[in-house]
Amino acid sequence: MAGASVPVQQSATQPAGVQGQHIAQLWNLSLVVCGVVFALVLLATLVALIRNPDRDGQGPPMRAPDLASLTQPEVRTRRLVIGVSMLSVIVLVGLIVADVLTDRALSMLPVDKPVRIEMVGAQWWWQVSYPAGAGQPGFVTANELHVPVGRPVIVSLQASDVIHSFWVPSLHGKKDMLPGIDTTIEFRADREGVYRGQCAEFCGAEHALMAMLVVADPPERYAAWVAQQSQPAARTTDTVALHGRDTFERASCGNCHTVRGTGASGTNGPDLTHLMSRRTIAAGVLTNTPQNLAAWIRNPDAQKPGTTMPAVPLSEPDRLAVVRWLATLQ
Ligand code: HEC
Ligand SMILES: [Cu+2]
Repeated sequence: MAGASVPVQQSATQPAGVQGQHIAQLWNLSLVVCGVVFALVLLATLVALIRNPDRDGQGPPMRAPDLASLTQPEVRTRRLVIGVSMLSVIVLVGLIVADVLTDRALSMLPVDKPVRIEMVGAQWWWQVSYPAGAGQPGFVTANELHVPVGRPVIVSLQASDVIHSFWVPSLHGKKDMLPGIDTTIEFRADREGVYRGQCAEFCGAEHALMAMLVVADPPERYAAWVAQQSQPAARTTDTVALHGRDTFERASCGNCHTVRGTGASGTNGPDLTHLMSRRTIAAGVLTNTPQNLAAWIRNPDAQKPGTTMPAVPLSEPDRLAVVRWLATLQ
């Protein structure tokens, strides 16, 4: 598979898109400002300790208490306290302004000629739909989004069960996915690469194993991917694989999974039409190899405890035939 060896990136401090960049800038600013304030507070504490008259621990030097300070205003101290308080307010207001400006910059992404994608978060995987448009039939895939570099992307977000959250740190901040309520997130990838995302709202046992990939490709490679995903499943003449396909349709697999061009049209699980074009299975838990597919189908719960895919009883040869067929779904 082309580009499969590209390293996967997940870093809010090394942004790959214009919005990730705005967020990284805000983070850098906050880090520097808060770092400087922290250093100044430490410095002031140090100065106070050094000027402590009881530095040697022998008790304060015997001196008559300075009662004058009770009646005379401490002008210098008062000025200092007022000055530093005002400085704190100015610094905090400055950070608020930076925050608001960042928020505005995030919402002002130009979205002409966007790529539209619909995502549904489910326990614990992501359904990804590319609606039909511009002479292109729509198609459904899972756990892996492809986007063209330099073009805005509008992703509408939904959840089928509990609240999930879409978060690809290299590209943008987080956006909640809510059952029954549509939200959208808009972003643009400006650098080619593979960016890992992670569900960012606790959603049950396998929340931590609910990852996704965003593959940002040059426009031609993206177009080739779209053309390929729009096709129905590849046909095979391999008799073992054909037996695998029959087994898949006969066993309950097809009740939950769609493979376009076959009798399998379930929607409870990921669309498997082009399964082998994906880098991982089970939302980033396993790399997508025939061995891992066999292990997954034998006992999904052993790979991802709590997963909603059941272990379907199959004889060993039947299961291997199913894997052989799945491996043809390029
Ligand atoms: C009750 C519904 C159900 C049945 C029956 C079912 N699956 Fe699944 N399957 C799922 C769900 C849900 C997932 C996603 C699980 C996850 O990532 O946590 C899944 C994931 C998969 C994946 C990984 C896909 C990906 O892109 O991550 C494969 C491959 C798969 N199933 C094959 C099969 C086969 C083969 C059978 C029949 C032996 C089968 N499934 C039966 C619901 C089902
Ligand atoms: Cu989740």
